[in-house]
Amino acid sequence: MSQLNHCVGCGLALQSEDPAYEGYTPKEEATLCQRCFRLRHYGDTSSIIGRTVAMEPLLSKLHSMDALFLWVIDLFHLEESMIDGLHRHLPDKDIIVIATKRELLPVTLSDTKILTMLQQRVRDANVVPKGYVVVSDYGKDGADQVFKAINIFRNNRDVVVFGVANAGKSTLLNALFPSRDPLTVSQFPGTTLDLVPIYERGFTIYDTPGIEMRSTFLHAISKEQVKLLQPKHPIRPVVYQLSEDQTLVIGQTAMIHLIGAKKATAVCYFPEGVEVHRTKGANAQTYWNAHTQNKVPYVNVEEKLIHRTHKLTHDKMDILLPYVGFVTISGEIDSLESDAIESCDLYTRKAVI
Ligand SMILES: Nc1nc2c(ncn2[C@@H]2O[C@H](COP(=O)(O)OP(=O)(O)OP(=O)(O)O)[C@@H](O)[C@H]2O)c(=O)[nH]1
Ligand SMILES: [Mg+2]
Repeated sequence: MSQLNHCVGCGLALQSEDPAYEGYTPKEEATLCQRCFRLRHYGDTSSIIGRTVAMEPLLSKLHSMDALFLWVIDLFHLEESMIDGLHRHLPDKDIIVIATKRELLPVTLSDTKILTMLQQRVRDANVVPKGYVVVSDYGKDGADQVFKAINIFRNNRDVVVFGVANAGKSTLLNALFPSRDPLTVSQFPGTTLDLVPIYERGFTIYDTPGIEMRSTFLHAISKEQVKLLQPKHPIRPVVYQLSEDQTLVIGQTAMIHLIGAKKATAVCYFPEGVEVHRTKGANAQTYWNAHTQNKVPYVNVEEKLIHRTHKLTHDKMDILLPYVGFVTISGEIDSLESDAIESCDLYTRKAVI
């Protein structure tokens, strides 16, 4: 692939003919497309279209490459980072799992526990990687470990960085190669739009477009709200003591009902901007119905509410809201129920903290 006529920020083929078409640049000699230029220099997000690539064609392209694969997983969005059928799409490939955004998780959660949680989840996905590296703080912490793993497992092959959209692939590469013209990164999924080859240290390492996300409401909330859902600092847990029938209303996405609570505790791990409102169970629907755009996340399309009754499988459980965060519930309760919009696919797991 020639790097000359592709945008060094996002990988799109550059063209100067049609401003309405992808990869446009008014300057024929430019190395960045107009979208990347504006995003980088003016923070202009108006041309972000939130396009992610379909999983099958990208993975089949990657499958044809003889390379070492770095699978980037966002630790705060562990479940959302999973790729359906990855073990079938990339069988017999050498994969190293690179987990990003470690600093967002509480420091009380030890590195050992994080690694155990990560290994368990990857094993459940039937993927058998060659190794795991946890990086933190935009790749500033852990880059040396990534290079170490590459050196051990590359065997004269190229390296491919892949993963779901927004996992932090381009940010990681910018940290690995700080003197290179940076790849474009943004808070919006779908920033990298084609393969970007980077020739450094005697081998080629490819950035790739983010694989499409699972069902999500991110397309139905404002750009400001998408930004609010991207935590930049460690998540500060917020604790609620609950008794009797109480409900936590999370933005305009979900209501979590703790029924018959006796000395129960709910610890919320959400980015700062997310609105959590505690109310009596009987008042929850009224609060929910009072739509207000101040709620975060606020989904501006009509979606039907899905009611779930969650099995109480562990003394301490997490209830996860994809692309938002999670709530750890402990103490005595009779039952745990929820109502969530269709595109917010709630699920539970054994508590990780
Ligand atoms: N807090 C935190 N945020 C990070 C870290 N790494 C990346 N991010 C943020 O995650 C968002 C997505 O980063 P990108 O590097 O553009 O992600 P990507 O995987 O390349 O995304 P696509 O190109 O859309 O597939 C940006 O807002 C980054 O600032 C990290 O280590 N910590
Ligand atoms: Mg990218």
